[in-house]
Amino acid sequence: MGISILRGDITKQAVDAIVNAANSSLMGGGGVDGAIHRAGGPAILDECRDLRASRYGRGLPTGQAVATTAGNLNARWVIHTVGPVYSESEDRSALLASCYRESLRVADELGAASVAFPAVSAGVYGWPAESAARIAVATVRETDTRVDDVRFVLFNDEVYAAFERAMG
Ligand code: AR6
Repeated sequence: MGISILRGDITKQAVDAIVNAANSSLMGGGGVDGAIHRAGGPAILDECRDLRASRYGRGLPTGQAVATTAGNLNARWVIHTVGPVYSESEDRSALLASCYRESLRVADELGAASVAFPAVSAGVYGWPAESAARIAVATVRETDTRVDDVRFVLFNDEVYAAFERAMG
C-alpha cells in the first residue's frame, strides 16, 4: 500500500472513496463535512437520511463508518465516519484509530482501491494535530487492507506539518 500526504481540499480529489469526518446524525455540519455535502450535492444527504431511517436510527456510533454515493464529487463513494471529540480526561484514541480501520474495512467491502482521508477529529472536535496525525498514520500502516492508495488530504499547514512528522 502507498500512503501519501497532500495539502488541499479533499473535495477536489479523484479517488474511489472520500472519507468524511461526519457527526453521528449524518445530517451534515461544518468543516470538511459541510464542504463534502456542498460539493457533492443533495444525493449524499438523501442517502444519509435513508441510512438513519434504516440502519442507524440512533445515529452512526463514534468510531464506525458507512458509505453513500459521492454525488457530484469525482469519486464513487463517500465513507462517513464519526471521530471522537477530544478529551483531556479520557483517552479516546482507540475510537479515533477505529475510524481509520473501519473506513478501510468499508472501502474493502466496496472494492475501493484509492481512498482519501481528512484529519478526522482534528478540527471542530479539538484533537491536537500531532496526536491526530500519529494515530492516523500508525493505524493505516497497521491495517490489513486491499486499498492500495491512501492519501491524507490536509487543509491547513499545522495539520500538514504534523502528518509530515508522523510519516517520518
Ligand atoms: N478538505 C480537507 N480537509 C478539510 C476540509 C476540506 N475541504 N475542510 C476542513 N478540513 P472538521 P472534526 C479539515 O472540523 O474535527 C463537522 O461539523 C480541518 O481543517 O471538519 O472531525 C461535523 O459535522 C481539520 O483539519 O472535523 C462534525 O460535527 C479536519 O478537516 C464535526 O465537524 C477535520 O476538521 C467533526 O469534527
